[in-house]
Amino acid sequence: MGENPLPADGGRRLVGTRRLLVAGALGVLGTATALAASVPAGAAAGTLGAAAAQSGRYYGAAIAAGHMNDSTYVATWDREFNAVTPENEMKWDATEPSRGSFRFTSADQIVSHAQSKGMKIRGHTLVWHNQLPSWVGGLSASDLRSAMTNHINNVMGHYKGKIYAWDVVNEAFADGGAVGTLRSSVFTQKLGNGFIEEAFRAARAADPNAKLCYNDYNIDDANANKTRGVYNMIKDFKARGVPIDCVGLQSHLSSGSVPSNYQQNIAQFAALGVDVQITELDIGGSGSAQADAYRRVTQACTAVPRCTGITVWGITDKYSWRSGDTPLLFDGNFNKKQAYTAVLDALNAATPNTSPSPTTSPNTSPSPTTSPNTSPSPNTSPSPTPPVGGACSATIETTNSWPGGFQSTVTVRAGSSAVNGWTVKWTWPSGQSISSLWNGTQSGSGSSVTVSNASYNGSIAAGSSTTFGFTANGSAATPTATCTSP
Ligand code: 9MR
Repeated sequence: MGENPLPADGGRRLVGTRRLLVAGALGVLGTATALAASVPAGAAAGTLGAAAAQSGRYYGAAIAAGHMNDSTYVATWDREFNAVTPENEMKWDATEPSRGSFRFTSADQIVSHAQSKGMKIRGHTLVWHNQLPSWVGGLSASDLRSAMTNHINNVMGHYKGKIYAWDVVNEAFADGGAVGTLRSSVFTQKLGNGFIEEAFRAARAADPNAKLCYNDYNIDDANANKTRGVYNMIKDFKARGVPIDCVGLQSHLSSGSVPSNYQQNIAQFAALGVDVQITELDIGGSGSAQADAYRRVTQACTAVPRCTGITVWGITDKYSWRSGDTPLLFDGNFNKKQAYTAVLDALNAATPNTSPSPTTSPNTSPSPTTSPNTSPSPNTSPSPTPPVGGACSATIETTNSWPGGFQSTVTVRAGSSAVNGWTVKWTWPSGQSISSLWNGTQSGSGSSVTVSNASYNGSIAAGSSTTFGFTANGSAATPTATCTSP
């Protein structure tokens, strides 16, 4: 991992060449056709999104639902960007403020706007020690494990099919210490370091078509301890078939702090077989120093085929989380800054990405026996629907399976009267055993399973339903389940 700085003027030469070609085409009408033929189709696009799209990439911005009543903000977003990351709206405190009760109103506002404009959507973020509602801190280890899986299932489930990439785990590595040191958090303290792997496995099962990213800051320098820790983790995940598709380099930088080996860093992650996305870019500074830094970051991404897109952490300096550093591409009045032009030129100068990564998430490494299968849901049918009219009924459905294991969702439905407390029972046909259960309380052991409601989902209105879920060892099975209510 030795240094391999960008050639000092490598990118500028490219941009300069393109400018000459375009100027020539405009200035000498007689030869315009011949010259235009040497400029790739769509070159010199006028917006960031269109310019990035020429090389098969996206250019996104973090958007806050709270600013969507600012028409200039939305107009700039719509005009310039073809991707979005909700800045705070998909975080745990926003989506599950109390246990088992999910709210998506603000995030939905951003998602539906983005969808109406055909933008890519990055999901941010599922498991993070910050912006975590206080109830999570008080859980026992087994409750936290269930709550984490349940959170992933519900949030990813709500947006299933709509998200290009999810930041599954955010900022899990420590800033100091030996290579590979994780930050101490409720997750490491109660679940151990394996929580990252558990989260990624759950995420793959919840939305098999979303790319799954690990996202962090201060992993921009190829040789930093923190970078090496993340690199080693991804290498290990790939070797063992733990599902992971991308790494997010947040890249909160300042003009003087873009590492000289930034491009090499992107390339070394890509070489592990994951996409690289620059996920939260902002660069403090102003004028030409800031523009140069933005140019270098842009060129570093476009030089690596598996660097699939860039997201800036906001549109205007006015609303930036570090507003005092004026780190974005538009000033407080939405005027384009010098940095904007540098980025646009660098995107326009990119050579078409001849080996873009596929839009879905193939598992490029051999699939070990323990890894969840990314292929479509198995063709096991749900257990027969019991007669309606009793106090409650339960139906087991297989939602994912892999060699040696499977995941199921159990729907518990109230009959013609409301139910206050429920117990579901079934018998495994061939030695299956539950390994993890959420939204319910298991009792008993062996082939007879009994699951009762959790403290928060015992009441079901007449004709309504709730669900619980589990992962299990053995081959997928959907035995008939009975439901009783006291
Ligand atoms: O930009 C976000 C800001 O509005 C929030 O107050 C802050 C709270 O933690 O989170 C900011 O976004 C962070 C992102 O989610 C993760 N990486 C660091 C970002 C900047 O703090």
